[in-house]
Amino acid sequence: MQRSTGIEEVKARLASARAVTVLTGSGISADSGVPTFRGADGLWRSFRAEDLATPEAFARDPRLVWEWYNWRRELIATKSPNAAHYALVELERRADHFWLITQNVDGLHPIAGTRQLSEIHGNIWKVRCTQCGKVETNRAVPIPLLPQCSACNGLLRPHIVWFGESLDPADLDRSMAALRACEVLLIIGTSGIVYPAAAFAALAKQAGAFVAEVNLDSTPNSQVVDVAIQGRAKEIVPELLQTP
Ligand code: BV8
Ligand code: ZN
Repeated sequence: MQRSTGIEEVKARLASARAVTVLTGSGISADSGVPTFRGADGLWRSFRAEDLATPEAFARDPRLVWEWYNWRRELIATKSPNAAHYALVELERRADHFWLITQNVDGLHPIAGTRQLSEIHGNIWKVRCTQCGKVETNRAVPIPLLPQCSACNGLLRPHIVWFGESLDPADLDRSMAALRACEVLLIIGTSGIVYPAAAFAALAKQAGAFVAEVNLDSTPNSQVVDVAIQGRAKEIVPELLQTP
């Protein structure tokens, strides 16, 4: 992995590109203190994913699933965007066409100021009624367990896409369009394991984009991208925006 030339080439590509798409995963928020999913401090390590982030788990034990999300809401409520999030806000300002696809549910991109955004796995600060489908923002920390809908008293669930659930078709369509139209796809802090996001690098490559990855480690995406830069997002991403 040629780190130095990699950075210079990605810098030049970003400086000249009119259409830029970015895909982020939990690695971009790791530098804000939000635990990742599969890393050493990973969330899944202390919890069993199949017992929590699935519709079956919620049907079986909604209180347990809400306890987990309450724990994450309390944790995330104390975290702020880092230099990588803010560098992407600057990139959005510079590019003629910009779209950010995030797998993160922590809401740090909109707080940092990103506007052109798809939160394809949902947002931990949104709740959805299991009866009438109403979606609301709810920032209560903690949220009372087994929260009820303000409109119909139905049981609320996190407005988050669980394993085995389909993504919102509008989010998927918007993401596909941004992946097909971009000259540069920048992938930051994702292990490239979860589909459909894990297929986005190949999709953009097939559509003719220059694809770069920023990650501490190599990932399945590393075989697909043009340049894989090894490093911390909060250091590398701002550096990519420094004019040569
Ligand atoms: C779907 C919400 C159609 C929960 C999440 C069998 C049965 C059923 C489904 C499947 C199946 N096989 C495959 C599937 C599809 C499944 C899937 O992909 N499973 C995987 C595990 C194989 N996908 C789905 O179910 C999706 N839906 O496909 O619908 C369908 C429908 C029915 C049946 C089949 C298909 C839904 C996926 C969404 C799941 N929900 N989250 C919650 O968050 O509470 S996914 C979860 O993982 C998070 O959202 C997270 O965003 C996502 C991806 O993880 P990463 O963000 O990549 O985080 P990770 O920790 O893994 O990696 C962090 C990376 O950052 C690492 O590489 C690390 O090196 C790096 N890093 C760390 N620090 C830094 C850093 N990099 C830079 N700087 C740093 N400082
Ligand atoms: Zn309702």
